[in-house]
Order: sequence, then C-alpha cells, then structure tokens
Amino acid sequence: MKAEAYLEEVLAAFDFGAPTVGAIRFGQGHINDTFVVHTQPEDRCCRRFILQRMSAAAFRHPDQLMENITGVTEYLGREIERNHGDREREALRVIRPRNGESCYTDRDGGAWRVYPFVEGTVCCQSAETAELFAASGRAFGRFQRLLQGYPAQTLHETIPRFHDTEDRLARLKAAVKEDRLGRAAECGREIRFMLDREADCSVALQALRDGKLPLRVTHNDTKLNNVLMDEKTGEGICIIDLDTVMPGLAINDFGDSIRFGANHSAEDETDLSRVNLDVALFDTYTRAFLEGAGGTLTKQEIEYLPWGAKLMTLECGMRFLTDYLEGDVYFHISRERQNLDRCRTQCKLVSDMEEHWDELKQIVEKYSRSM
Ligand code: ADP
Ligand code: GN1
Ligand code: MG
Repeated sequence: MKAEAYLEEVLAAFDFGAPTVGAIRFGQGHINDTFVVHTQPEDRCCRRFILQRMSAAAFRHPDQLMENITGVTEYLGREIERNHGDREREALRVIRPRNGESCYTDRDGGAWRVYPFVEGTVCCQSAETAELFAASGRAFGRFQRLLQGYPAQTLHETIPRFHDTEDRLARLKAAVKEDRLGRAAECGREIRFMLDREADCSVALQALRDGKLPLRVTHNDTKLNNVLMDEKTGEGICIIDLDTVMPGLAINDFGDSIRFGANHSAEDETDLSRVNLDVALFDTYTRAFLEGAGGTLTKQEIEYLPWGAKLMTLECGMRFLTDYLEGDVYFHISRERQNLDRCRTQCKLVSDMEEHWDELKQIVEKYSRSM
C-alpha cells in the first residue's frame, strides 16, 4: 500500500516534542519513501524531521539495518565530538518511537524511522560546481576515515552481495533468460554491452580475494545526493542514507560518486550525447576524496580507484537493466522505460571511462605520488 495510507498511525507512534502539522513527500531517493514532518512548538518556530518507510523490496531485515545505523551514528557522533565538531549537524541521529525500538512497525509490517532534519543544508542532484563536488568528496573521504576504527564484524549485511558485481551479472543473465515481461528484445544492445564485460566484473573481487584490497566499513551508496551540504559555505556537512553501510571496498565508495557526479547529466537522461564523463571532475573528486580520507587508503587502493569508478557504473547499469526486465520492482520510477534509460546512461559513461582510461590512471598516480 502507498506509504501515505499509514501516516496517521506512524506519526502517532513517535514523540516529536510538539504537535505535528503535516508530513509531505520529500527528496529524490530511489529506494525509501521519505517525508518531511513539520511540527509547531508553542514557543518556537517550526521544527522539521525526516520520516522514512524503509523499502521492503530492498531491505529484508529492518531491525538489523537499524542496529547498523544506530551503532554507526552513535560512533560517528563520538568521533565528531572528539574532533570538536557539531554532532547534531554532522551525523544523523535516530529518534526512537514511543515503544523504544529503533524503528516503528506499522499494521502491515512496514518499518519506519525518524531523524532530525539537518537544517541549513542543501541536497544537490548534480555537481553544479566543481567546488560542490569536491566538498562531497572530502565528506565521503572523511566518512571513511572516521569509521576506520569501527568494528566491521558487528555490522549486518543489509543487502547480501550488494556490490558483488559477478553476482549482479549472474542475476542479469537470469532475468534475461526468464524475460518475464518480454522486454529483453528491445534491450539487446545493453545486454550485449554487459556480457562483453564479464571479465571486468571480477577485477575488484579478485583483488579482494588476493588480499590486495582490504575490507573496510564503507557507505556503499555515495551519490552526491547522499551528502547534505552547508547552504552558506557549500561544505559537505552530513552523510545520509546509511542503509547500506557494511563491510566493503573503499574503491566502490569512490567509484559510485564518480558514476553519479562526474558528469553533467541526469541519471535518466535520454539524450546520450549529453552524457559524458568529465575527466576534470574525476580529478577534482580524486584529490578531495583522498584529502578527506587523510592517509586511510593504501597505495594499492588508490591504484584501483579507476576500477572502482568503472565497476560501480557498470554494475549500476546492470542493476537498472535487471530491474527493467523484472518489471521495475526495485528502483522507484516515475515514467515508462526510466530504468532502461538509466541503464543506457551508465553504458555511455562506462564507454567514456574506457576511452579515457589512461588519463584516469595518470590522475590517480599523480595523487598517489604526492601522498
Ligand atoms: P533513499 O534511500 O530513498 O535515497 P535517503 O535517506 O537518501 O533515501 O533520503 C532521501 C532524501 O531525503 C535525501 O536525498 C535528502 O534530500 C533527504 N534527507 C534524508 N535525510 C535527511 C535529513 N536528516 N535532513 C535533511 N534531509 C534529509
Ligand atoms: C539507490 O537510495 P538511493 O536512491 O540513494 C540504490 C543505489 C543505486 C542508486 C542509483 C539501497 O540509491 O545502490 O546506486 O539508487 N540504493 C540501494 O541511483 O539499492
Ligand atoms: Mg539517497
């Protein structure tokens, strides 16, 4: 059922500290149902909260997911304080429902959570300026650094095999074979594009298996719109969307940001001539990410950064295509063929990365040498 149908029940389950005056849909995430809740305290102006129904299609165990998020946000809060930061602004904080759990389960089993709205920030859908993109890179690099000491083994795998690119390809092949909706015929070019890159799908995983890349606590969904930027200074303030914080590869956190931000087009742009990898933005982000990570990454991780970019883009393309073939059951869509269009932009970006591969390698070498 649509999330709106539960709002009355859910709003009553939390103590917002003042009467609520409404909840409206908010943001441009593809996964959760997000609302902004307005309250009206008697003596002060309106306070806002973020209310989210976690996607049941994406997350099978919301309790485990919330255990990860409460653990990570409390840890981040302490680290931020230790660094003399403002934990209320720089880290999310889970507001528990009246029953004391970490989230509220509605009458049909939907899981809902609340965070304070981080005020005075903006959420960008594209890298409007290189400075903003750099700010997001520093924030994601810092995230990596702050969580360096977090006990990774205590984290649940909220989505099994999330960035297992080999498995993503296997799932695409299965969807093509089943072709539930008869859509495979119109995606011949995209399917071939993915199959032609089967060997690539193993590059990072093999490096992990060989001990060349370490497992770290990673965010795993480092789109530009998952970092809130200070509306005045443009600084990356708070990393949000912590649903996929799990043990993973730092190169994937780097790579997903490049996939989404190092270009000037929307993820579902239909005019592919407008979809181009911006190598200068790749350079900008690399420098900022490494600066934020402050020595956390090994030389080998830095060397593999271009692979992170290519693999996250290829994998995301496969996921959009799989979802299109399966009937758009995972990524929210607002129009027909949106997931196919999203897949096509990813293919275009992968091609661009291949074309500029030597330049990308030179950029990371340049920063690796200067570290
Ligand atoms: P999804 O997984 O669906 O992307 P997100 O957790 O990223 O969900 O939230 C969707 C959008 O809601 C974000 O892109 C951002 O605009 C907004 N948002 C989420 N949390 C906060 C917060 N604490 N303060 C302000 N805005 C937020
Ligand atoms: C989803 O949740 P959101 O909108 O930030 C997805 C990412 C994809 C992204 C593509 C949990 O991100 O993995 O890369 O869409 N999140 C999940 O835009 O699957
Ligand atoms: Mg998001």
